[in-house]
Amino acid sequence: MLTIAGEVAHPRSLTFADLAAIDATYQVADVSQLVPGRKGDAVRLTGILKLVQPRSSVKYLGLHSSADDFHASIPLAAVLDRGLVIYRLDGQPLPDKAGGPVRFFIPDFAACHTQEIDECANVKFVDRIELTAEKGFDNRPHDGASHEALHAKDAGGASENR
Ligand SMILES: Nc1nc2c(c(=O)[nH]1)N[C@H]1C(S)=C(S)[C@@H](COP(=O)(O)O)O[C@H]1N2
Ligand SMILES: [Mo]
Repeated sequence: MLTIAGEVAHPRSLTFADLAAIDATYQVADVSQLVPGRKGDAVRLTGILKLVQPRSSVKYLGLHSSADDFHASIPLAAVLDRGLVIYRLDGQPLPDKAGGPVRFFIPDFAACHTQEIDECANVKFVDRIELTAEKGFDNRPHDGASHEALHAKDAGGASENR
């Protein structure tokens, strides 16, 4: 279940079926076409925002994972046209090891902690998206040491020194 809340006219909680039912014009089948090496089907962020109707005061997009207490709050305008929500793989909910059931993804992210929109903002296990006027809670690592410590926790150490 993905909850969309904050400064929106119609807060919603979306199930897998709700995401799949979003208009076809917003669906992106097979993100590997856009991002080599990434799998799954996505819906564009704009398709989700259309459902909830953000207020004109909204400036920030909060991406929240309560599963591992990881949070990012990024300027909405910078990702509005390209942000993706990956939610399906082979017809099933995106598996946990791919960051599912819901993972935010910016196709052309910047290197980790180089700018506000970076790879670290590709939040996995997203269960809440919050639209806010001011920057919200964000605990992304902001230097090399804290970032390495975070990746060291990743199972198998698959993501090395980023
Ligand atoms: N929920 C959650 N999302 C997360 C993280 C995390 O620790 N927890 N790490 C972030 C960081 S720092 C990076 S660089 C990318 C790595 O994504 P990948 O493992 O798919 O390569 O995921 C981001 N999303
Ligand atoms: Mo990162």
